[in-house]
Amino acid sequence: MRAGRIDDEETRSQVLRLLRESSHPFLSGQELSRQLGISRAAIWKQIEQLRNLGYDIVAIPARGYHLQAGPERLTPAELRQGLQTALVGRDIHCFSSIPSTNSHACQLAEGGATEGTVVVADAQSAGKGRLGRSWASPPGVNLYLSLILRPPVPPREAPLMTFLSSLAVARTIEDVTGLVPTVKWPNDVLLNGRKVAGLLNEMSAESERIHYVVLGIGLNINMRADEFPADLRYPATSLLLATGSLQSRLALCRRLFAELDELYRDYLANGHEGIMNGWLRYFDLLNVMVEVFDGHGSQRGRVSGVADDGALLLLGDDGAIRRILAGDVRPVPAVDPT
Ligand code: BT5
Repeated sequence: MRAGRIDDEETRSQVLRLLRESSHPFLSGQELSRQLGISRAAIWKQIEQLRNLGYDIVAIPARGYHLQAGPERLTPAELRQGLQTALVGRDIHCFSSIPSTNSHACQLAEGGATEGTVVVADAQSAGKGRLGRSWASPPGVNLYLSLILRPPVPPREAPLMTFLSSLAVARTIEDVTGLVPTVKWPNDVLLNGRKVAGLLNEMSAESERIHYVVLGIGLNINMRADEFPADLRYPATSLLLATGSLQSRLALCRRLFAELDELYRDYLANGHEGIMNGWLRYFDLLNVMVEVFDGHGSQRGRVSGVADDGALLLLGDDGAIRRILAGDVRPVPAVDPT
């Protein structure tokens, strides 16, 4: 199954390469099929997939195919098409390459940028993970974006914003692919146990007031296996690897804006419950025995829930509930009684 998907992907890039390199404006289906050794129907299937991705390919009977433009470009004008958000994407800044969308969004926020401003990049040269780690950000395949929010709440409520962004990503993935992802506490979104999105939130605040939060989202969309760094901390995946199909980055980005917008407005109007209940639907460790590693040591317990402020609640053997504020949570493998 996996090999079939990868073959499909390779065929698609071969079709694209031949269309790009053709010395004639049109390349016939017959010629493509001869050069790639596959049927004309299979060529047609790949052309359709490329079109779905926003490649503008003209097909004229008896002449063949001509590539007008591509790949789909993440531009403010494209992203605004059909976007029906009240807040998210009010102001959109797009870059073909930038060190980090989060760093740029923080600078914009310092300069007074309005809430709902987003920074989107096709590639990042210094994409940031947490704790000084880095985020692989190759061009043309994924989504790297940062959203500036200014919630009128005290800084202790800021962790909720992480749940908001992972829920928005999980919903977007489910809407677009039909696959149901899981959310990892306190952030990350996984598909089949592999990391498909990473989240990095940064905040500027004083004791009772948040100046701004920047929600950074990296979502692996059309990334191929050979584009991942070799030394990953956890297994990783992309929507392409999980589904076998290329996805439109523009459509996904618009969907993500809409989910973020809806969740944030609901939070401002009705409080944190919508976010937490929504997030728990994608959380698969409730009532599961886990081990939490916090850099110093580890502790075990059964997950009994997540507190309003985002702390993980762990029920220990002694019956006491412990609040975990940070750490890496892993399920404890069940012991085979035989
Ligand atoms: C994260 O950090 O998961 C947060 C990643 C946030 C990235 C977005 S992109 C837009 C915005 N602008 C930025 O500069 N950043 C945000 P962490 O949990 O520390 O995970 C980092 C680790 O994930 C790395 O050390 C690698 O092992 C692994 N990794 C790196 N790139 C990856 C990728 N594209 N997909 C999956 N795993 C990756």
